Amino acid sequence: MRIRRFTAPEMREAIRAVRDELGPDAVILSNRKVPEGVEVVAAIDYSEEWVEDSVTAPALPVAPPPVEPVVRAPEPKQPVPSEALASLDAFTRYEQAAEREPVERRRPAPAVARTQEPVFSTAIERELRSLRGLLENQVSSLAWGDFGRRQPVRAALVRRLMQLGLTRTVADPIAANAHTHARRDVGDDEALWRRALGELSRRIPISNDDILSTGGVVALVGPTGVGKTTTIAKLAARFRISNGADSAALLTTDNYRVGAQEQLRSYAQLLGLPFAMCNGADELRDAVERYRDRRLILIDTAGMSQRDIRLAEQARLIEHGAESAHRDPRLYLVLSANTNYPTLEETVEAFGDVTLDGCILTKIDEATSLGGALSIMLEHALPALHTCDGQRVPEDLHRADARQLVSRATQFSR
Ligand SMILES: Nc1nc2c(ncn2[C@@H]2O[C@H](COP(=O)(O)OP(=O)(O)OP(=O)(O)O)[C@@H](O)[C@H]2O)c(=O)[nH]1
Ligand SMILES: [Mg+2]
Repeated sequence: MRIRRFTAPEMREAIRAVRDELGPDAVILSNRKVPEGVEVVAAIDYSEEWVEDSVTAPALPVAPPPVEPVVRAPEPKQPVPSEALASLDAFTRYEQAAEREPVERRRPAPAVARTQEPVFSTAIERELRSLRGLLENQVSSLAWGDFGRRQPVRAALVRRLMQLGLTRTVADPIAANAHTHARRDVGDDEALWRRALGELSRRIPISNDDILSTGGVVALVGPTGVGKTTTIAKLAARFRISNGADSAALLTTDNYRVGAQEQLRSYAQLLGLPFAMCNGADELRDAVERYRDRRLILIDTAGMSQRDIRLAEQARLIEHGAESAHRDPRLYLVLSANTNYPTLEETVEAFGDVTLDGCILTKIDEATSLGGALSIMLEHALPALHTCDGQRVPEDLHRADARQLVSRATQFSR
């Protein structure tokens, strides 16, 4: 495909130049006003399929685009060029129509020009993006190959850590550290591997908070279905068993689904604990004040997609409500271990400026890898408070333990 840019004082002259230069099969890709008049970008040997492919599929076309030119008739009465890809034929008709119209109306409306350019530029942008991806892949595999040649033992360690599902960002420094401190293990791959796992376990952040002995105002936040309500029930049951029925209260800000409130209300009834539904920060403040004599106030929240801004809004509402009752709430993000790394990453990002005190890792029993969750905790310095490995209330709740997490992670990868 040949692409040429033409500038002329008037559209008609620009079109003529396109036809003289590229012939009648040329297609106009875009046009716009410039200080010199109009600028037209035209192409020959152009295939619409190529652009459509590149708009829908990010992958680079393997073969060069087909040379079949595309001729598209314009919509009747539509100012030309009215579509992203107008044929020169169309322009000829436009030219004839234009001669019957006042000069002002002949100029392509800016809105039309705006609708044209993005389609073309989107196609080009996608092409550039995929080229960049390809290049980055090449460069990184070259770099990886080089790394593997220069430091084969360390590279093997990185690869093995990544097989646990850990990201390269997390695996690299662990391998580097294990490698430098393990000169005497060289030649003994298993000793080196144990050293790397020890290093991983030392790095996993674990929360010092112990809400089951200290109590306080504690909220669980997180996407839908990760186990917030079940974990609240587990925590409440444990606390109730150790401290009695007057020790805790259950609140929820989940006013979106009746079923969700009923779930927590049933747990509260079973445990003989008070329950309150809080609509907004003021009601939350009132409830926190009402139950100020309870050592533990657990707050459940509505699960939302990590892309829903209300997810983080609820966390802010709790901060605001509890603080206005002069209590300092602790917010724990509930993460399901069976969620993949990009989704976990998106979830943590969704909380942006909200201060998270740590996380609770649920559904370890259903996970096929712990690497994604461990990477998130390490990359975001998000300490784990508890882990959950089943639906039973309250049995399947445990204090987070770095060595157990590592041991579990390696079991999955076998
Ligand atoms: N296997 C397993 N299932 C769990 C675990 N924790 C919770 N569940 C189950 O996951 C499902 C969803 O749990 P919920 O506690 O309702 O999750 P939630 O985060 O409150 O959900 P929403 O309120 O809809 O956002 C239920 O069937 C729970 O029994 C766990 O650790 N392991
Ligand atoms: Mg719930």
